[in-house]
Amino acid sequence: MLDGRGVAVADFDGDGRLDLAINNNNSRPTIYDNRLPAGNWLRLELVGSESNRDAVGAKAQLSFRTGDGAVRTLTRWVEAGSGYASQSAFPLHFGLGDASAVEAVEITWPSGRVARIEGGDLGVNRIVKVEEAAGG
Ligand SMILES: [Ca+2]
Repeated sequence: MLDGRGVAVADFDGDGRLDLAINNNNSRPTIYDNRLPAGNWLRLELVGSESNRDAVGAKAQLSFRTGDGAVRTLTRWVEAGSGYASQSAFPLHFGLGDASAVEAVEITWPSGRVARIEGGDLGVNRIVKVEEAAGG
């Protein structure tokens, strides 16, 4: 019997579906490879300069248009120490469902700088690296 102590979320195999790693006390970790059907997605990898390099504390708001034409906004924060004995991946994952395009992303860096990226530059089902120093 395993004694789980911490959970971390990351896309270990890079297929766009978030997987789980559970740290077990006095035993090997358990990895859960997510094989459920997935919709479209976008992942933001933020790199701070004026702010800390891992961009901990940064907020990203992504908006996209749903199938019925409504605009939906999702918000994610880069967190550190969010779980006991574990650390989830820093990149921010946004599930988009059937949406095939992003309207825009607004990033608020810990330094206070706010950057807006129009969706046409982003695409979907990919990782986008955004550097604070580059004006992102
Ligand atoms: Ca995965």
